[in-house]
Amino acid sequence: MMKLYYGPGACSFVPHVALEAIKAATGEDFEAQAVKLHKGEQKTPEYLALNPLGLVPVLVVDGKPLTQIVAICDFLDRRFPQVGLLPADPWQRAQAMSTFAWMNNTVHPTFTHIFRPGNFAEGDDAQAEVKRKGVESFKSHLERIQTLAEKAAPFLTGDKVSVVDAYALVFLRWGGLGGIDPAGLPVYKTFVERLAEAPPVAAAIAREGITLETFKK
Ligand SMILES: N[C@@H](CCC(=O)N[C@@H](CS)C(=O)NCC(=O)O)C(=O)O
Repeated sequence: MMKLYYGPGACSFVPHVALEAIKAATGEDFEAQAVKLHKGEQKTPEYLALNPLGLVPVLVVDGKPLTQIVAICDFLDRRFPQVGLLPADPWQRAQAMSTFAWMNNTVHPTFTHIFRPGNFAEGDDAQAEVKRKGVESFKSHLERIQTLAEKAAPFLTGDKVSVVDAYALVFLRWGGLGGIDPAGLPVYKTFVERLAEAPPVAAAIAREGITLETFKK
């Protein structure tokens, strides 16, 4: 059985939704192992043996670890093409991958500037500036995702819940944690609320014990 190592509310939510969608469509079950990131469980020798980078997610398949969201989701889509984790048509799939890659290589690291400014600068003032600039950039990325949500039909890459949708949900939650009020992104917010009701998404939310309401005034 495949096994996912995930951190509640972390980016590992994306393959988590994918695995729930696979389970619903094919009956293929998976094991889910929570990793408490705030307790540093991702830096234990056992975990580093799975992923030397000390990050979630890791998907263990036939006893072998696979890391990186894009690689994990590409594998799951190719292994279970009937689920529609990404569009089947080559051009549509490449377009979805283009958005997915941007989310993983640009939007996601921007949030790291907000959440872990100490990775980028020494001293309180410098870190506050890294964070301020990070919030500004992250907000502009969320606005771009909102323009995608305006065209959702009904999901971001078509008629099935895809891994791109799951990432979009993660980012709106993170924005709230970073002080970005989702009320300022009404189309995106409504989209995510609707998405959260889709059975595979609802199942992953329930297992992770997370809520969409992360913004505090
Ligand atoms: N590019 C990596 C990013 C993974 C990543 O940044 N994971 C974060 C959670 S969203 C993590 O494990 N952070 C723990 C830490 O920094 O110690 C991927 O796609 O898997």
